[in-house]
Amino acid sequence: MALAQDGVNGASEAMSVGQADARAANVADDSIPAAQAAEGQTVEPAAGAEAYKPLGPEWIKGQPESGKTSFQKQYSDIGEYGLWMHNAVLLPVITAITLLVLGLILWVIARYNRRRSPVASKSSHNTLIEIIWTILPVLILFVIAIPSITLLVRQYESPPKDALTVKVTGYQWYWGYSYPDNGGFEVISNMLDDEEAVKRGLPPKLAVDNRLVVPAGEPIRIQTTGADVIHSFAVPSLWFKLDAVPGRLNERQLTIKEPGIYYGQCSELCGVRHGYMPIAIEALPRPQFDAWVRAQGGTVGGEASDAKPAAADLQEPESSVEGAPGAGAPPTQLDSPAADAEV
Ligand SMILES: [Cu+2]
Repeated sequence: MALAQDGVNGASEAMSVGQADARAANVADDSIPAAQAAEGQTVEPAAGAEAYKPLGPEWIKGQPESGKTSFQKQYSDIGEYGLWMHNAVLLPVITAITLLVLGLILWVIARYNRRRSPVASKSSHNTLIEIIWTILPVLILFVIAIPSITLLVRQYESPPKDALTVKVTGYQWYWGYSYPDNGGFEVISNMLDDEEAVKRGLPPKLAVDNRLVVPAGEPIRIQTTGADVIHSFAVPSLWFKLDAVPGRLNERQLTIKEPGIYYGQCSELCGVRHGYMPIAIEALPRPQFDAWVRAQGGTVGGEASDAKPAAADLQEPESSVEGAPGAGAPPTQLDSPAADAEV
């Protein structure tokens, strides 16, 4: 359906219609009147809900900044540890080794050139030097191994049993976020077109219509899978990257320390619109998260079992359904400005 494609790239009117379709498919929340949805109020989930208000641009915390050369500021414990390892261990070690080798080269050039040292030394062994250049690298590797293995182990720590589960599905070329603990509804997340993003004060190419909303300050179980090809769910400011592979469920713990908006991108080349499936995570305090879940038609806590299935059924992978909202047009039909940029 052309509308859905327009919804990503084209005029905002077309987007509203596409969004309304997507909402109807994803969210069983009749409290959002279709008319309102068509008026451009559709961008954030459940804009009509009273309790939940999407965070504004002032809440953006994790995003790339121009002119920077290092990692983004970290908003998780594991991220802080990884960044510390980079800044306090790897960078000093690599700098010292580079300077030492550079110094040795300069010394040899200056001292042992043909003019100053016409007769070359015939020595072929020096036990002391050989011991030093064996022991020293071993010690360096040992020193690096301690924080490195610690970091590796921490990255694979399983989330606690009661952690909230969010299933992330990579589609060509957008993300789907479903909440099995909250009634199983799925939120479809498409990139906003540049004009719309700028209008809202959000970063173009990163801003999305529906964010991945999670509670802040508690462990979350992120599961990733791919609906069509391999994608990768990556958010630099949270030290998080996990491949989304078809037929396979990957899992990793994520704990975001404070409320805010954190941007990432698909990080596995997945086709022609790979560069246009950004990730926006919105971390909220628990009560606001619960309010958001209810606004989506989902359930909170133990309500799920006896409540009527409030949320819509899990979606088919949209990219496998012809004309589904958000599915995007086949590459040959791309006619948007964004498509031109890709050529
Ligand atoms: Cu992808």
